[in-house]
Formats: sequence, C-alpha cells, structure tokens
Amino acid sequence: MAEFLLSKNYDVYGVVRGQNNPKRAALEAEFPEVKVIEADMTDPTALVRAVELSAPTEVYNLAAISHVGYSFKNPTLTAEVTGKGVLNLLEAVRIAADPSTVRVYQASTSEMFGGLDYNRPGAGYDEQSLFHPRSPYGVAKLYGHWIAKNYRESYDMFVSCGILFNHEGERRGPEFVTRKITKAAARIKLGLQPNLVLGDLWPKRDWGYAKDYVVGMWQMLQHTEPDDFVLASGSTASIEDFLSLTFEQAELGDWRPYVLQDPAFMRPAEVDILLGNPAKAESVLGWGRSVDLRGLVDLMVNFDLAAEEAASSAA
Ligand code: F7E
Repeated sequence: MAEFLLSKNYDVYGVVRGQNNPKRAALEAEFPEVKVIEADMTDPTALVRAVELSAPTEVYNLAAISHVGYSFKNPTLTAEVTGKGVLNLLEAVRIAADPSTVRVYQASTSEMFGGLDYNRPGAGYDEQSLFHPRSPYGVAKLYGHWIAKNYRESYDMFVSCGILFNHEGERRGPEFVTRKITKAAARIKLGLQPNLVLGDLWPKRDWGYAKDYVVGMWQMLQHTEPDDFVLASGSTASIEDFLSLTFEQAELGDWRPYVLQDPAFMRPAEVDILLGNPAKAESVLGWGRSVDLRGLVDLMVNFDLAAEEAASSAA
C-alpha cells in the first residue's frame, strides 16, 4: 500500500507498534520516505496522537492480528486488536480530525463468510451474502466491518469496507500457506531443506495478487460515496492445486514425496471453500486483475528461488 501511495506522490505515514519491532527497520530501509508513527491499535490515545500528527485525508486500516490459526490461540488479543481496534481508530478520527474531510478504508475479509454449504452462492460470495465467521479472527473482523458501517450511517463519515479474498505475493509472510509453500519449494530445489510440513490440504481459497488488490482499496476511497466492495479473483483452488503449480514451476515434479502433514497446522474449525464475486468492484470502480493463479505462483516461486539463492551464497 505504501509503495503504491508513494508512486502517486502521497505523503505517507505508517503506524508501527511495539518496541524493537523488526518490521520498522525493514520498512525504513525499503521506504525511507514513509514517516513512522509509533502507536498501538489497542491504545485510543496513541491513535488520537497518530491522527493529530499525520492530519490525514485518507486512512487505510490494514492493522490486525491477521493469522487465522494464531487467532484461535490468542482470541482475546485478536478481539482487542482486530475488532475493537477499528472502533479506537474511528473514534480517533472523530476526535482529532474533521471527519468530513477524512476518508477511511476498513480491511474486511472473506473470512467473515465462512465457506459453509448453506450460505455459499454458486456464483461466489458478494456484498449481499450472509456472514458466518469460523474463527476468532473472522468474528473480530465482522465486528470491525459492522462498526465501520455504523460510523458511516451514524456520523455520515466516508468509511468504505473492502471485503478482500486472499491476496498474496512476494511480501506475504511465510506463516501463510502460499508463501510457506513457494519458499519451501525454492529451498528444496536448492538442497536447503528436505521437505515441507503442512496442515489440511483440501481447503480451497480464492487467491489473487496483493498489488492488484491495493489498487482496488485506493479506488474505493476515490469513489463518489462510501460503500462495501468484494475484491476477489473469481476462481478457487485447493492447497493441493497450489502445491502442484508451485512444484511444476520449480521443476521439482510431484509434490507428494516432499509434503508431510502435522495436526499442529490444522484449525479447530476450517473454512472449507472460498470463492468471491468481484462484479460490483469491476463495474462500479473499474477494478481489474493483472495476474491469475498461475502467474501468481510463477512470480512467487521465481522471487523465492532468487532470494534463497542470494541468501545461501551470502552465508
Ligand atoms: O491459510 C490451510 C489453512 O493461513 C489458507 C489471511 O490473510 O486470508 C488469509 O487467511 C488455508 C487454510 O490463510 C497450512 O488451514 C494448510 O485452509 O494462508 P492461510 P487464510 O486462513 O485463508 C484471509 C482473506 C484473511 O483475511 C487472513 O488475514 O491453508 N493450511 N496447511 C495452512 N495454513 C497455514 N497458514 N500454514 C500451514 O501450514
């Protein structure tokens, strides 16, 4: 998001939390133009200060405990950060800015849908579909979604919610399944690790490229009015499909000899299948995608092969 906004000549402020957060050094090294503000989503006073310091015209709330598995182990923290944090930020905008001059983006998620038989439309989830979250993360995000809509309706604030399906890429954390797979395939290829340990392989996700989705988030805040929009690829594939594409791209052949399973990576409740319908974002915002699933896998595998090779030759 920062990269995209800088390319459009925005003055970008980024909120970083915690002491000695290594992401701060990484952000400062890659984007020295971004002005860092220390604040925590659980601290309303820090968010008031962040709004005062930055005097924003656009606020993108991408802050969250975002790992679904982690949210089962830390459900209260997830509720505080991912749920109540949205309220803290909206109040900070109301207190420390003229809310009629600020546009707010709330990162809602396909995890709010849950992928169950009874609420799954054949053409994919859209803005009208029923919610049934299946994790503390999904439940907290649903609170964030509704408090954002409530502030839009109650205070006439420009608050838009992007209901984004999985968006992946070279910057994806290795704790998420796509990057875990592409990074492991690169390391297996280079003889740096023997295998890969995963959880369930049958769940299906609607995976797209994060850089395409960032454009959609920005488009939502340029629109004439605040609204909710689904961003999705419109196709779905299983973890097994992602493994096949990855091992093919890395020229490793069949993935089965390399993959082990461990219940530690399985969740108490799973989202079986996610498929989104981005028709509204396409027609109202003119949003589109530059990369399909095969293109996404190719760019992630090529990136990880080059990165792992560089790291191993530097060691
Ligand atoms: O899991 C399965 C896992 O952690 C995808 C977040 O950005 O997208 C993301 O949520 C699937 C699940 O992403 C492993 O059980 C198997 O079925 O990559 P993930 P997610 O849970 O779909 C949504 C839109 C968000 O909003 C979230 O913030 O892969 N799976 N084996 C595994 N998942 C992980 N992480 N690790 C495994 O070893």
